[in-house]
Amino acid sequence: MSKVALITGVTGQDGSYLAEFLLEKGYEVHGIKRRASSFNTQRVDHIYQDPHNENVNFHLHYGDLSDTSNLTRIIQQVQPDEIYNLGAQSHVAVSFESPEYTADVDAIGTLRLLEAIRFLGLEKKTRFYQASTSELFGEVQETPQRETTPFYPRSPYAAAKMYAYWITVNYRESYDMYACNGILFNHESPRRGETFVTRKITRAISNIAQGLEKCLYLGNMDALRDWGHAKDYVRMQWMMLQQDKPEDFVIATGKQISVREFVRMSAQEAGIELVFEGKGLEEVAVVKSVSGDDAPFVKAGDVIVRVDPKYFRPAEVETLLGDPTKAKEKLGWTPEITVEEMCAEMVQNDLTNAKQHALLKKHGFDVNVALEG
Ligand code: NDP
Ligand code: GDR
Repeated sequence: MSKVALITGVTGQDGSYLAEFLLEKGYEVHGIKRRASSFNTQRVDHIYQDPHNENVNFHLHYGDLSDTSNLTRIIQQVQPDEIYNLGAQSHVAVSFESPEYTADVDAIGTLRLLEAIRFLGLEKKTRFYQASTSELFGEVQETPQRETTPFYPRSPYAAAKMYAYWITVNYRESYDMYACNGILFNHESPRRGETFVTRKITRAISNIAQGLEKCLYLGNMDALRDWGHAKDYVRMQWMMLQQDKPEDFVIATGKQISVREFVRMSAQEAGIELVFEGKGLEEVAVVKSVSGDDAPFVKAGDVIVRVDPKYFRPAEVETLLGDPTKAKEKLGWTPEITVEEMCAEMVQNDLTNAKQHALLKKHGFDVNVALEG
């Protein structure tokens, strides 16, 4: 009998990689998708299986983390061996705009799932993974951050995720459930949402290279992050549910770079050498030279990156650096993809998209490239 997994947030970056990973392992995979007015399953369309066929092992259910009866019914129907709670309003800046919604989905949504497991009497059957985050460390109290580092959340998102973290621990301790937290540091990929900073950068650099956009506007370029690849991190999510005892783990690479450095690396991958000039709000990135043929629309002297204070946050997390020693020692997990390799993969993916758009435009077709970050 194959194991059954239920993934909330299956249409997101991590959900899509995790679904692929579990299907390859022979799982029957169920995912919860939200109802939207247009298609929102692009990241999982390639693994979609026609439900009219036989032996279908990937199923999508309409649902929402704000809807208790819906979640309970899906869990009752699916009887999962493992639940991966990846669904969330996951954008830190947006959480300042929609703090109450973020708390409902990210904090109480987690409680709803844990309560459903208990209500349905599945405490001994269903293992639970909670997508916790390095944002819990916020204003860092220790460097590098590990499992024992005190939390200091700096956004409505982080505060909601802190509730989710502790309620997961509490259900483990109170009801003897197999429930655990992966405290994951930033992880990216070509499937990363377009408004997170790495993807915003790789996409804009590619569009600028192909003449579809003029300038990239960013907020705090001094921010330091420990960036890994989502593929490496979903493997770890699964590993955490295969242990004898449920435990919480920090997942990180142990290296950090700045947003500015990520801009420089991305531009370089497209053949554009940048120099940064000016300070604070006046800082710009100027093109020093162009090589190769990926950036025919860019020339030396062009200013292609500027600062827009609109992207500053009311409270910022300046630096995050994780210590993944526990995951290495207890689970034998190490990340396989470096930030340089990941950045190159993301730029190449976005350059391919930009070249297709540019070609269409050249032949007179209307091309709208969404630019709002
Ligand atoms: P994404 O933003 O790419 O995906 C979030 C998913 O949650 C999407 O499928 C989204 O649906 C779904 N979702 C949003 N709101 C609801 C809701 N009300 N009910 C049900 N589903 C909802 O995030 P990632 O894949 O990057 O991250 C996965 C999880 O890991 C998130 O919980 C995030 O907070 C956490 N995390 C992420 C890190 C990262 O660096 N990527 C690091 C640490 C933690 P839709 O597609 O319809 O929008
Ligand atoms: P983060 O990711 O807030 O760390 O949360 P994001 O990529 O949004 O920001 C990283 C850093 O870059 C700075 N920054 C900008 N960010 C965005 N989005 N847009 C900009 O224009 C910009 N300019 C500078 C930010 O201020 C920040 O310091 C991500 C999410 O995936 C969370 O769900 C997850 O929990 C954490 O990572 C770990």
